[in-house]
Formats: sequence, structure tokens, C-alpha cells
Amino acid sequence: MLDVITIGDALVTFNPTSKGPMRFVHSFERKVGGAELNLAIGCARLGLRTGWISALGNDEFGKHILHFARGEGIDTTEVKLVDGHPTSIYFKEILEDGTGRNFYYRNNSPTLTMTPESLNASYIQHAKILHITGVFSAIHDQNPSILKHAIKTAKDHGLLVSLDPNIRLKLWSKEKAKETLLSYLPHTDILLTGDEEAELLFGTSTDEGIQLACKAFGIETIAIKKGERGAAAFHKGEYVKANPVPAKKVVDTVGAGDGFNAGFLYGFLQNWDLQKTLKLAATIGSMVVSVSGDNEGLPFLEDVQVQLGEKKQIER
Ligand code: KDG
Repeated sequence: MLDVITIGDALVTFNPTSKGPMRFVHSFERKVGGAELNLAIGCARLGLRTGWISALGNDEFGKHILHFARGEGIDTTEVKLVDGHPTSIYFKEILEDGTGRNFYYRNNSPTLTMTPESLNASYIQHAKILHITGVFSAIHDQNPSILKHAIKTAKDHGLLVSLDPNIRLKLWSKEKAKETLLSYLPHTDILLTGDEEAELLFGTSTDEGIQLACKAFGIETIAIKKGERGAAAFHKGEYVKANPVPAKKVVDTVGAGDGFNAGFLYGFLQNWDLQKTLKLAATIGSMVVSVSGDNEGLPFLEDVQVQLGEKKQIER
């Protein structure tokens, strides 16, 4: 039985070796990214049994990502290597403050070979949480139908569905994003959203407004990510806030939300109280931004315990 399974496209990430506008960057370091894969890595490092459903190009980059994911202890039984679709890539721009733009080359993503029928129902049935995002939804018009099929299988077998809207406006319009993501909400148990994304979905970014909007869809668990302004969460009527967790140094902000999600799902699955769960999530989010790369900063459980002062690290 897996704890968390997720579906999505992964990319080889080209991280700039210098900061500033990408057009002036001369060299890049090859890394790995993709919102759903980052989440899977984050969960696996914390000790959750994690599975990833995807397709990669049957090429050097695809094999690199596959080996990388396996090395992280992620179950890749449902990751196919396919011909005719090169593995997706993207180039990152990183500015002095750690933010920047992403430039995607994923129009012919290997995940275009996936269909609702290609999903292995028995794989989905044997998990606790199905995590879906707006990134996979945005890559191709048929992807929402794949996710809806997965959601139906999940719901029929008692899984919880967690959703991160992960809205990437380089991949689809606001209108399409809103329409598609709202259609998942009646089936969502755990919503892990940024406050700006909530504004787009619900027309409000206040905690109370988001909770009210989610109530209409029957969503009992909500985590709201506010970056430098902290985080908040609701669970069955309980409401807690987490103070911002200052990062040691902001190096690269990409992947922080995925780290937050991994922490939240971990605490949730351990039946921790909501405050402790939110603190773990916010702490992991802040650890991710201190390290270059989309997932290199995702901590193992022991690292985050040290960060939280629960464990001592012996340095020499
Ligand atoms: O959440 C981080 C991801 O966005 C990044 O790793 C790659 O942009 C990406 C994507 O589309 O998954």
C-alpha cells in the first residue's frame, strides 16, 4: 500500500549558473523538476511510500529522470518510457532575489501518450492519497479527463484527493485554469493553495473567504500558502496560522510550494494536530528556497527535525 501517489510530467531543469536575465546567461546546470515529481520526492524523503504515474521520453533525459526518481525511493512501476516524444525540459531564470521566470519546452510532452484508459486502476486503488495539480492539467486538453478518471477510481476506493492548483499562466489562460480547477473541487478533500491562486479561483484571498468558498464544495482540509507572510490551515472547522519561517538565504524559490505540500501531507497522514502539521509544511517550504534546484532543498525527516530544534546535529 502506497501513502501518496501523484500524476504528472517531469522535466530536465536547466538551472542558470549565474543570476540575472536569462538572455545573458551562458551556462546551465542540468537538474530535474516538475511539480508532481517534486512532491513525490518530498514525501519519499520524509519517509512516505510514494508512487508517481507518468511518461518520459525514451531518451537520455527520460532515463536520467527515471533513475533519479528511483534513487529517491519513489515507486516508478507506472512510469513509461515512450518513443516519439522527447522528455520535457525547461530553462530557469533566477534573479538576485531568488525569483525569476521559467521557459518551458514541453509542447510534445511524453505524457501526451497517456489516456484515461492507460491508467492502471489497481495501482491507484492501493494508495491513501491521490495528489493532483494544475500543471499536468494545463499541459494538454485531454489531461483533465485523465485526472478525472483517476479521481473517480480514487474516490471509489476510499482514497483522499489532494489538489494543488499550481497555476502556471505560461501554460494556460486564467479562464481555462479556473474552469478546470473548479471542476475538481467537489472531489477534493485537501486543498493546498497559494493565496494568489485562491484569488483567481474564488475571487478572494482572505482565509475566511477561502474557507467559505471551499465549504460550498465540501472541502474539509485547506492549507493556504502565503510565502513570506506565513501560512494558514483549516481542518473540520479548526483554524490555525503559522508564522513565516524565515529562510537562511533565498537562493531559488521554485519548488517551495511542493515542499510545503509534502510536509502537510506527511503530518496529515501521521494524524498530527493541525498546528504541528502546518509548521512542518511551512518549515519545509522555507528550507527549499535556501538551496538551488527545484527539489535539492527538500529535507529528509531528520533534517527538518534538526531545523525545528527537535534533534541535535553533531557536526564533527
Ligand atoms: O512547482 C515547481 C515546478 O513548477 C517546477 O519544478 C517545474 O514548472 C515546473 C512544472 O511545470 O512542473
